[in-house]
Amino acid sequence: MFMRIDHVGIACHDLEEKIALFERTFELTVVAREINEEQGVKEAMLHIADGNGGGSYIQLLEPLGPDTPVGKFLAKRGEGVHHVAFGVPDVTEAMREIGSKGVRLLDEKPRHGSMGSSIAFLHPKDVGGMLTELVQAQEH
Ligand code: V0V
Ligand code: CO
Repeated sequence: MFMRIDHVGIACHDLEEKIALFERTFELTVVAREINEEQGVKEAMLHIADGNGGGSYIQLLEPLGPDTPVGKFLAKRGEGVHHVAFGVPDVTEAMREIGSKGVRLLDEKPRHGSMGSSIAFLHPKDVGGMLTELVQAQEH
């Protein structure tokens, strides 16, 4: 079902500062940036490698406000790993399959994600405490 790890999402207070840190430390390059109002984030994708059905990335996330998923996470837990996103061939199909195994879906339908992707989240409490995102990359 999973083709690759699409990205690891990292919550931070200051996106520009963390981009500079990751570029300097790991020699990564920002390939996309977006403000996603629906998800309450300003985000940047740093390219790691090309893989099966799409690339893999580090996603740096700064909240648009305190009452957003990443804003609440920062207040409760501080900066660090926020979610792991898996690349799937068909996000609607993956949601159906995983949902049928009793895992709570946080989205009823796929939503807009980074770089034109379609995304959906799974409840962290149902998958060992890891907020999990499903990603269907944009077709090229
Ligand atoms: C909360 N919990 C987490 C967690 N956030 N556990 C692991 N990782 C996280 N990131 C735990 C939390 O400690 C609670 O456990 C429990 O889940 C319920 O959390 P809560 O604080 O009561 O509830 P909320 O209101 O903070 O909601 C948490 C969820 C919410 C996960 C439901 O954040 C959500 O819907 N997230 C999905 C959307 C999202 O995260 N968007 C931002 C990324 P205890 O304390 O009860 O034990 S956007 C993105 O990735 C994009 C655009 C992209 O990739 O393209
Ligand atoms: Co993400």
